[in-house]
Amino acid sequence: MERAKHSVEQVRQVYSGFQAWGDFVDAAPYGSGHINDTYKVSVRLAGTPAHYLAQRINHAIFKEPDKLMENVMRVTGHLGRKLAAAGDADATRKALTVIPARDGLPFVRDAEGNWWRMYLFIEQAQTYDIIESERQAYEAARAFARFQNLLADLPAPRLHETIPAFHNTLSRLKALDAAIAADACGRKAGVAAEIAFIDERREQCGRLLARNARGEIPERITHNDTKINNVMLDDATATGVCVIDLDTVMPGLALYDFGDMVRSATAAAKEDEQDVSKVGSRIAMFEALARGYLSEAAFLVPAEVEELVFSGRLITLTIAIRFLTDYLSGDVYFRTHRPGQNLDRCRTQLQMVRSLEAQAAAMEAIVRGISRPGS
Ligand code: ADP
Ligand code: GN1
Ligand code: MG
Repeated sequence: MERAKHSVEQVRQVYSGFQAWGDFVDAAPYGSGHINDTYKVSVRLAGTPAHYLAQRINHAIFKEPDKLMENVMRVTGHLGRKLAAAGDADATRKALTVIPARDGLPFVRDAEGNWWRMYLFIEQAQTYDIIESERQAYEAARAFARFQNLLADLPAPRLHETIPAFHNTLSRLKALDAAIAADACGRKAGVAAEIAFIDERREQCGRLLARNARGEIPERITHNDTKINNVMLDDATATGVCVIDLDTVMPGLALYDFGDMVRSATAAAKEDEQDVSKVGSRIAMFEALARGYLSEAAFLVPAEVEELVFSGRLITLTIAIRFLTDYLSGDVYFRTHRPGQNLDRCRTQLQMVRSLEAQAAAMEAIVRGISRPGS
């Protein structure tokens, strides 16, 4: 879907609904996320420039934004309390801070019925669409593992499932089959090769679901969108500062989080690269990810470690299935900026699957060679 545009005036209006310090100066679209509408808000705070991050929650995708924000409040509150208890001097950079609305709620509704939230803007850190160094990969993976670790003792009740069956590859296949059958935009004939590639891998798609159902792989609180541009890395040190994009934090499998890091952080090219010859998984980045993740994820059981390499292929195939489904359905889910972009995204993901398959044995050897904390 094309980016929904909001004028500076509209964002100014939204800003005035929050209990935020500072005189509004400007608002500009920000980031490269596919789902929400994100704006960097510039203000003057007693004469000093300061920023906030305002977001319109995509309520076509997240059907119950109030429940989503309830999750976000619980998660950010838990992380913030732990950082404060540890006396961390940088706590407001390490966990997102939700700015309350004037009525005390964690969101503002606008005249069109949109839902907006606002965070403190995290400074001196940034996100990367393509990881540039092994150190970045190592630190990003450590940050996501630490995030899982810190949330392991989140008090009951269970978090809301903001998108049910989000990483259920079998449900994603069913949705693809329905989109192929409907062929709503007459695009099916052009994607026979992609459909055939996915068909050859159908029997792998239930593997983690089956191991979870058998009790071998536990449910945990996971992030579920560990795309590499959802973690902010410090400008000076490259350490992982803050895990962001908390819309899908909910019960899930740790392996899906690791798998999506492999998909996004080992990629040598952009997710929508049109020249597929540039696309592939970089094994040095894989090694850095695995080392970083395992250095913090002491909670993993052996069955999870066994599936780390497979999880990268599975999640990449799953995202390919989702991009293809969206292309066939007329680009209704992921934001697109040009025709054919979701098909290009699907093709890069399938090329990544090929590359991950070709390097699977070497990746397995890397995981076996990493000693884990406590072992
Ligand atoms: P989406 O769900 O659309 O991906 P994100 O929550 O990931 O939206 O935000 C989009 C981008 O905005 C991120 O990739 C990041 O670069 C930036 N961003 C998000 N939250 C903050 C924040 N609190 N401080 C600074 N930058 C942020
Ligand atoms: C979306 O929100 P963003 O851009 O970080 C999507 C992920 C996909 C990713 C593919 C809620 O992530 O599941 O893996 O695009 N988020 C949602 O780039 O569907
Ligand atoms: Mg994001």
